[in-house]
Amino acid sequence: MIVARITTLALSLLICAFQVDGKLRRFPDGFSFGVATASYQIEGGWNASDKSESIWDTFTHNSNYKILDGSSGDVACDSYHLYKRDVEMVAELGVDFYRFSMSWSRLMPDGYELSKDGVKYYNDLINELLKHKIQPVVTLFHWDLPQWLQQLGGWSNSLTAKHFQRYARSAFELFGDRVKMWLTVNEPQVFCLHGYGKGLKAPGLDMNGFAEYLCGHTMLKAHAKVYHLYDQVFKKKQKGRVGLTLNASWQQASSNSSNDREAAQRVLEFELGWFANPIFSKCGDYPKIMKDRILWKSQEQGYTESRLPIFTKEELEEIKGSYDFFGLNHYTTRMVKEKSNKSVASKPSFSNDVEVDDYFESDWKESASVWLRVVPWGFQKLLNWIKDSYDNPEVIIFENGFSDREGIDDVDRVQYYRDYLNYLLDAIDDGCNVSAYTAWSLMDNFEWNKGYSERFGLYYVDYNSTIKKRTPKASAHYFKNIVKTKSIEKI
Ligand code: PNW
Repeated sequence: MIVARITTLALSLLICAFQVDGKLRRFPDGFSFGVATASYQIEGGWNASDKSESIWDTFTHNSNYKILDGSSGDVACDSYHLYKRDVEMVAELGVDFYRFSMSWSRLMPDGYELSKDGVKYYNDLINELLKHKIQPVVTLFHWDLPQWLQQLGGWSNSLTAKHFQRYARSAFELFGDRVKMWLTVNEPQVFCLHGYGKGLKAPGLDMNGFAEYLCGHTMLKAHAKVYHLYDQVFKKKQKGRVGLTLNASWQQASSNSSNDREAAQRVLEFELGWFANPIFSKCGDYPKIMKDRILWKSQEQGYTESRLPIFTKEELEEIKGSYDFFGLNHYTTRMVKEKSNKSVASKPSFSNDVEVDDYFESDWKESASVWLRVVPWGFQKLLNWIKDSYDNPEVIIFENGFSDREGIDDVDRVQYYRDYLNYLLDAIDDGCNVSAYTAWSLMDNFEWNKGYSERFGLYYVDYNSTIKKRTPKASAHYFKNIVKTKSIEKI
């Protein structure tokens, strides 16, 4: 059994990691690599010490909401206890940084007082990383909002921005001597649309066409406030950088017709531009197409005002330019065409506001996630779109990865990384200013609505074992080799 395991591993190593058909491509000097996780997806310890509940605790414990396998993040990978093993794995991979997130309700259970144990946990983790010469990259908000704030409306209440600023200030004061890169929020588009619009994720509100826009509005203001707080109070002394990370798929027009091209462009603006335009564009504010369409649709539906909130002049100024880099999470691509039968929707929704038809080509390789197909060339196109739309900012890839239901012989994941990284290098050849790359994820973890049924890890996690045993997959060996040689075989 053991011998068989070792043989297959050796074999996959041979096939995957060292299959060099002649040409190697090097990453630019100074290019860095990392791996990522998020608090709710790995930590467990959901009620350890004085931690308060987050919206994900509430959501997974309430049977009205659906997690595919009925699971929760109560224990997850138990990183609350096993963080030293996590750091050991990050060190084994040889990467430059580890991106993890802090649980707001662990650090500040009631939003005002700090938790002694919460502070200790993140201090221990950061110090352990630094001991291994790994840079900590901290996401302040990766979806696990304290439940007490949700009871006050959560991100649909603009006061949440103030609470977020207080939480961020504490984090900068406590850890900023050692943490030099901060992300305010992770993927506001997915969080707001799924959590406040469609009701698929915590907090489970289905107020489509309204609440996702309120959520996004507050998040943009909160992000900017925290950016300026750091810039004005901490930056000079701590010398770190602050940004956020946005999700985007590439949207490929299904034909060259102007209707289809406009439809694809519209999705890009609603998915990425919604958050990127206010921060990264010269003029600031939401994309014009979003403002025009949502106003027009709202009026058609009998509302006197747009369902998309409006920023004040001061807010626009505060948000514009509030970044030190452009964080991007990218996984996949969709085909887009102009909607065939349009109608006035009496019930507002985000998808009716965008109003396109989309689909996958049938020959695009599947993953375990319905939304994720393997389309590596889309990565290059998206990076070029960002270069052209936002004046070639420094882009940092904070997530990219593949899901399966396999064990340690994850050949499809190896292929995914090989192909996506090749197209990333093509984008760099095109002049895109990409400085770092992060694989999602260090290890298998709680994949939100899908529970533990979809695996994204470089390390396999045996959830049945008491020590949540972690084992490197073929992709871990493969990634380690890329990081070590700073190069990859040409496809
Ligand atoms: C991201 N989509 O979520 C999150 O930041 C991670 O926490 C998550 O585990 C990872 O990607 C994999 O899902 C996404 O529908 C969820 O396009 C959905 C989509 C994209 C990203």
